[in-house]
Amino acid sequence: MKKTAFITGATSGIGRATALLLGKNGFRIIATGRRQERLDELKKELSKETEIHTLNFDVRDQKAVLNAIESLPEKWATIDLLINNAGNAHGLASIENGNMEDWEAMIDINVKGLLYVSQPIIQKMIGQKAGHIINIGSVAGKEAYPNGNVYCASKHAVDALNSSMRMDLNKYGIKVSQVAPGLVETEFSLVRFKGDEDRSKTVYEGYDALKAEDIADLILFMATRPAHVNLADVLIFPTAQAASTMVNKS
Ligand code: NDP
Ligand code: 8X3
Repeated sequence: MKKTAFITGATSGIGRATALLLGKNGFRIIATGRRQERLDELKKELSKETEIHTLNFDVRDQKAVLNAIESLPEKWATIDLLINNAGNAHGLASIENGNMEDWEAMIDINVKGLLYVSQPIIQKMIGQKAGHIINIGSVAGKEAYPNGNVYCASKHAVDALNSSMRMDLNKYGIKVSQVAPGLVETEFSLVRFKGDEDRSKTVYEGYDALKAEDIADLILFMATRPAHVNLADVLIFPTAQAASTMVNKS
């Protein structure tokens, strides 16, 4: 029987690539996000490969998150794999100039949203006596960088939650893992720079950035290890990157 993966932020970038790859490799997919047309497109594309159910909610809205999870039909009630991927950076500014709305968005989405989604699914996994959670952290959760302040703090929170969740859920046999990517070319910078395409392109110029599909590959590998193996925390960089602020550009 196919395992079911619940993926937040499946409308673009890493989440979408992961939904497609897992869907082609033996998983049924619950795909979530806010952009309905993207969810519809993904459903159309993936339906040829596997069963897919979509849920539209904003991870910041705890009631909406709970309602969406409770709305799952019986045949989607068991969730084997949760991929906590929804998230973004909003802005890149020195702390004295930071925009409060951007700060709230990053804390509400990257940290509180992850918690809102995780708890009801963890309760299901405890009932099932099995489950696997893969949290998408970042190199920004391992080392801070100038102007990254609140985004880095939000990803450091994911890093801490990943470790603590793994300890808390150890007694239930639930695996908890983190993928911490460096630079991946997605809509990430477009969101960070509020739709400024020229500025967002420069982030990925002069070297080969990771692609969303590279992260999806890693997630598939982690999700398909034998029951006794947990890749607990994996930092993944493009070859040109050695640290948050060190990229060998041509
Ligand atoms: P994208 O911008 O391409 O994707 C972000 C996804 O998150 C979208 O599907 C978006 O869906 C969803 N999302 C954002 N805000 C919300 C919200 N409030 N409620 C529900 N869903 C939301 O970026 P990436 O694929 O790059 O990012 C995915 C994850 O990877 C993030 O956690 C990011 O921090 C992390 N990451 C990215 C790196 C990179 O260099 N790209 C490196 C390290 C980590 P929608 O807008 O439809 O709601
Ligand atoms: C995304 C990578 O370096 O832009 O988390 O923070 S970075």
